[in-house]
Amino acid sequence: MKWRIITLDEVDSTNEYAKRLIPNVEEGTVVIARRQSSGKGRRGRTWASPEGGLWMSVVLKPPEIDPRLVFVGALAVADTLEEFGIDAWVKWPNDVWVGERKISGTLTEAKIGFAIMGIGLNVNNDIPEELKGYAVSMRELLGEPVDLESLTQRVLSDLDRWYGVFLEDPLIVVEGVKRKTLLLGRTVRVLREDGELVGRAIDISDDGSLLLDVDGQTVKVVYGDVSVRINL
Ligand code: BT5
Repeated sequence: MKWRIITLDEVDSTNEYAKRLIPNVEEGTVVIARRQSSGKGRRGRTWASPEGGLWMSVVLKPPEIDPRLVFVGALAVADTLEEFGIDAWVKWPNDVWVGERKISGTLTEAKIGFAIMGIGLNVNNDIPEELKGYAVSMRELLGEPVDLESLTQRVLSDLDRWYGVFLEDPLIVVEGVKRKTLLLGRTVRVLREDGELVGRAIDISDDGSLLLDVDGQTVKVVYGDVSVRINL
């Protein structure tokens, strides 16, 4: 992929900015902002985006909108972190964690055949007071700041590789998530709009759903607005 990077000082949300470019935008356009004033998580949640982090959105045009695409961003970030000596794991469906703290979240949105993949990664930024204990940054883990420019290039190259894998065979992406997650075999609590579900995570199915064993019954949790809670 030939990435074309647009760098902004401040924006509401790089995902919103990228969506405003559609349809007059080419695949491979990347929007990066130093700060976001209204960084978004899923379902209207807020994503804290102070200066020093990596806040970016990548415009893709996959042949079809496939929910398994959301894993591509998380796998790329997990690989990049590993290259920096940080042992990270993917929390289905869209987060990257280090131990019991969240370091990265992705938000993939679809708009008329385009997919906007937003990636937020705490790099050198401070963690806001209200997220202390829940979130962590690379700087905190490594004990020194990271060169944001080269880190961004690494994430983009890992993303390029995982997107290529996805285009060739999305099942390999699902395999990647299975390898990189700590959920399987553990008891998890899934929070859905219609309530809560507690069970043992047994597998991730070929279509990317999380399979839970709930009192001996297999329950399929499809990607959507689910939050998974786990005690490591
Ligand atoms: C996500 O949502 O994890 C998706 C985050 C995507 C952010 C990127 S940044 C570039 C692009 N532009 C955007 O506007 N968004 C994308 P969700 O699974 O809903 O998690 C949101 C929750 O994570 C919040 O409710 C907080 O608890 C927590 N959180 C917020 N900011 C955080 C941060 N900087 N680091 C770790 N956790 C955070």
